[in-house]
Amino acid sequence: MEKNKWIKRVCDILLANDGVTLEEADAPALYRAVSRATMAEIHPTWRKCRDKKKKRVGYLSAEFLLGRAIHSNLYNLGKLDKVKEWLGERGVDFTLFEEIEDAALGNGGLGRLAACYLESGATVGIPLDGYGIRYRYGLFRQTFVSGFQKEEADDWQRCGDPWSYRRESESVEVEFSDFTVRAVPYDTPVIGYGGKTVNTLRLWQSEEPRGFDFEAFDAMQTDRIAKSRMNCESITYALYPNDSTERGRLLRLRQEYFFTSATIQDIIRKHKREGLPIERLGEYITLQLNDTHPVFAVPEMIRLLMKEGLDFEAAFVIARSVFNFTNHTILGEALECWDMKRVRKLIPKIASILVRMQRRLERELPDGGLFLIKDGRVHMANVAIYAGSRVNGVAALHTEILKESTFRDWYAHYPERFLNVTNGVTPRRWLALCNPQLSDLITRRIGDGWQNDLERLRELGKFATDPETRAEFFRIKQEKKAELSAHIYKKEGILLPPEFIFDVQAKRLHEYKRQLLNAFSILYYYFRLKDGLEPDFKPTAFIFGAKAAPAYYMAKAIIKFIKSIAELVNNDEDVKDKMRVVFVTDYNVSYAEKIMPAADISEQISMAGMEASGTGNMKFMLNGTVTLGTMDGANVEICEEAGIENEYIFGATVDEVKRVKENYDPLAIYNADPELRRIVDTLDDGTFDDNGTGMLKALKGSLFGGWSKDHYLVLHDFRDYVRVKSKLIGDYGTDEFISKCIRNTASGGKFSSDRSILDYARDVWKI
Ligand code: 26V
Repeated sequence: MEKNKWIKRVCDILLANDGVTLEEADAPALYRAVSRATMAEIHPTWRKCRDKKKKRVGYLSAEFLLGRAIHSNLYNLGKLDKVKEWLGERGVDFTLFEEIEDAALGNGGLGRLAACYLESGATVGIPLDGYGIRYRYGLFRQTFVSGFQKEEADDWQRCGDPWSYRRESESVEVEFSDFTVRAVPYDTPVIGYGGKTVNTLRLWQSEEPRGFDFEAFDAMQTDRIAKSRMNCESITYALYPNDSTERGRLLRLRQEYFFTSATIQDIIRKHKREGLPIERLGEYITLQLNDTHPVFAVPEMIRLLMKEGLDFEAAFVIARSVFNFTNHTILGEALECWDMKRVRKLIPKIASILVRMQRRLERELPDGGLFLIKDGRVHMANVAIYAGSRVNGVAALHTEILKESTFRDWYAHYPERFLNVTNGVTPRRWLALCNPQLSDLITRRIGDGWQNDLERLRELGKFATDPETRAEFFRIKQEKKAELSAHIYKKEGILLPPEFIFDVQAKRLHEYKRQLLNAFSILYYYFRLKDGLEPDFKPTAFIFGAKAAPAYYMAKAIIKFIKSIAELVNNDEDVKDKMRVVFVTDYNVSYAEKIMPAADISEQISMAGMEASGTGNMKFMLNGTVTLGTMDGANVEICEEAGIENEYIFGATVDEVKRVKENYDPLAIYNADPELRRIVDTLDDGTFDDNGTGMLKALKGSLFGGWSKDHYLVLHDFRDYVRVKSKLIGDYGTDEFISKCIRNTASGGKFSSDRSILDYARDVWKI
């Protein structure tokens, strides 16, 4: 009954929208129809959730790295298996939907976290809505040409965007000094596990305000028409592909003001529509600023409240009760500062509010040494700390670093504002959906219900040494590796035998994450194998997934280096039974869903103190992968939860990094270690060809010369890294090793984003 109704609905949509039958429909048409049928179904719940007159949370973020929606939405509605079956009966294979692009409206960790948080908010029943930007093009698609990264536009709407509704009538105008644009909201439902709560992700698209300029058309001023349209639409045209360096681009400033102004206008309008007094705004809304990108929301709210008749002080106090701020990185380059001249020129009203805020700070703390504006630049993090209630870091260690150094002066004055909320990931996407085999084993051992009560995974701990559980766990890991191997063979043309150890580093390419250290270790094993020094080496596949920011020269050099190593190793008959190297193309959320469950080693090797939290580390852990890592970010808490004896930890700690840096001499390390020297020298001794770009030589230079002098201690940590890595490879496959893997899954409960969201709800949002 339900089945026939559902199939009929899909057929009706196919016929109406594409003029085809179920049998004739191609993947995009089916995708649109199945999605729209689901949208129709959740409509009553969505409306009910929207209309509740309770305090709501707004999660303001320039990025939402959503990935594919169809599997997660159907799963959370408890329909995925049924729909697969129903379509199967009609000859439609559900894997067809893997042709559909990811929605990659984000760069990396920060954007993916936002997506996990929305899903968890809906799952735990918190009224949490996302606000962001509907980029026409998301994060670039990556290809390789002779081992060099090339970028292509990401046309994520190619098959349509059936998971959103355009809400034309709720458009608002955003004013810049030179022109005004229209912000049109697109609403996407966020469906929680169990389907009881449906929240909203509202993404703003920039358009020309008043339809078509007939006057200009009449005068045949077509270039004026085109230019005006261009100006407006360019604001949300593309996502900035940087995940660290702020280069003070004007368009970026427009993006930030555009989406925050639209969001705050929207929120105030809604509040007034309910007939509520503006003074009580703080009782109905609380806003989370996802890093500094949405911080213009603060002066914008003050401005709009003053337009409603409040004085500056009253408006400031309300704003302070509404906003909270999360910091996601201590990288200096990423802490946004804007030139006040620019701000004044583009958004003068905001500039004068910022100046008034600075004066208020000076009055409040005349000799506090704190500032919002300094040397003509406004520091967005400071604005957020000053005009907000709560400031948090994203892992315990990271929050300590914020208090002790990054925001030290602010912490001294406002200690009560600072707290930690350790990141988490949604166990629906990152375990249940991507690893149904392991999920099934878990359910057979501890019963159902862990999917939204992840602490229950602890119960799995008692099976860690159970021979049957071990055998099953190992068999499942093999199966996931075989699946990944087939996928990689299809996509990359490289065969990774599933019996090999799968050693994975998947994350944005950045010097601080030290993919270079991993690369050096591969050459270490390669040379030793060639020299007959590793008779017991267990065959290992080294897998990388990463995108480099298009203008990040060193990151691109590291990619070229790893691609060259892959070329060398994979074509060497001497080592082909012992090692393979692959750098996958266009690593994204969907690729991650295949990679995480298939990994034997999770590489989390950032220089201690640099990785705020990491969230990939948690995804690997849930899928029963041991961490090979430094004491950085959430790795510290992973060790606490699983027991350090179940992970493989190496390298300088935060304190040691400080000490080493006092008189660091990378050249001395290089000179004293012939094996390491041979490896490093491949960068300029003709082993590899970088097409005369000088890229690889520059990479070597970054270790010894100029500004950087091995800034991230690659050479310092090298020996300890290969020591621990060799131990890990030696342990692989033993009973004790498999127990460690199982204990990782069993200890992953803390890293559910449900827990993170409940922490925010209790300690930050008071909801
Ligand atoms: C900065 C900028 C600068 C302007 C251009 C666009 C842009 C985009 C992003 C960023 C900052 C990104 C910071 C970030 O992604 N941090 C990561 O956040 C994760 C979630 O909290 C965390 O797990 C990672 O450790 C952290 O690197």
